[in-house]
Amino acid sequence: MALSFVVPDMSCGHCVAAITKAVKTIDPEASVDIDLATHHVTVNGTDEHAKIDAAIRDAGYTPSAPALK
Ligand SMILES: [Cu+2]
Repeated sequence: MALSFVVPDMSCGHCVAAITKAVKTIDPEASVDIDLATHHVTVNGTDEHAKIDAAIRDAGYTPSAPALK
């Protein structure tokens, strides 16, 4: 299953690293694919959508995509 987030306030490599780390904190097995140009964050290998959404917010970013499964 792939979870998809859009994070408009993700703007540089630091953001990518911070969000990747936040996701890995929730599920170390998850793979994180981030497209900085389109602000898309795709997470494979986990179904912890709500927890990952919260972790991204805790890292200081604002996912705008609805909770799609
Ligand atoms: Cu940044």
